Amino acid sequence: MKVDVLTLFPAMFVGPLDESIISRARESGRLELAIHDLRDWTHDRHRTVDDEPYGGGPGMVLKPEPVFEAIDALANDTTQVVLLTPQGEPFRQVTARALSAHEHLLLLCGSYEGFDERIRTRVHREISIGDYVLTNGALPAMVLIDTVTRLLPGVLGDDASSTDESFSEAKLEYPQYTRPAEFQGMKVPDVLLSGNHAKIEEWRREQAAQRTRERRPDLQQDENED
Ligand code: JFH
Repeated sequence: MKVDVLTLFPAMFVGPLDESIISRARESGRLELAIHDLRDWTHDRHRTVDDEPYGGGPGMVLKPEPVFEAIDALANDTTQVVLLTPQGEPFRQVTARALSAHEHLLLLCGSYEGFDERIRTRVHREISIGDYVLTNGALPAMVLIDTVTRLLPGVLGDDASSTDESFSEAKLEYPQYTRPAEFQGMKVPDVLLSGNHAKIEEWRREQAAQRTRERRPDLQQDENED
């Protein structure tokens, strides 16, 4: 998959996407990532990308011209153009899965208090990563890239990818333990040391269901599983 990012803060993308799984996905060619500075599509001496809102009001608005020029340069008929804003559709695992099926994503980050509304005419999806206000769209873009990359074929080992599929996404995970069997007086539940795999599976299912009920009653659980 090719991902182009349009941002006023390209430096923010250095570091987080150069580690671990994302870095390996890039090295193996499964993810081709390019970060672009929106100011590269301006033509004035000050490389202006913002202006005052028509009708007045606080803050500045992202101008349409550099964004349209950048989209013309970077996108083609197969490109899924995604705008990261607090007004977007809530980002979920199903959204990530849908995006991972595209060959080419163009992520528009933006900054300031808003976008010129005409930018939306060039956008296929508008996504919000949560109901809180960030300073700009760079972190949401990185969250999206991270989430989508681990779904690309060959990026995770077979183990991790099949685990993802065998567990319903509308469910929190069960408690996990590793050695030692007793740590600072806290014991690993006996069932996990029993070797009884049917019992272990039942315990995990029940724990996951209980946790989901208590912490995330908004998540839709499978009625058979608790
Ligand atoms: C972003 C910013 C909007 C004005 C609430 C009422 C009025 C500051 C670009 C995404 C999520 C973002 C996000 C994404 C892109 C940008 C800052 C926007 C307003 C705020 C103030 C600029 C924020 N999920 N959270 N934040 N900003 N709004």
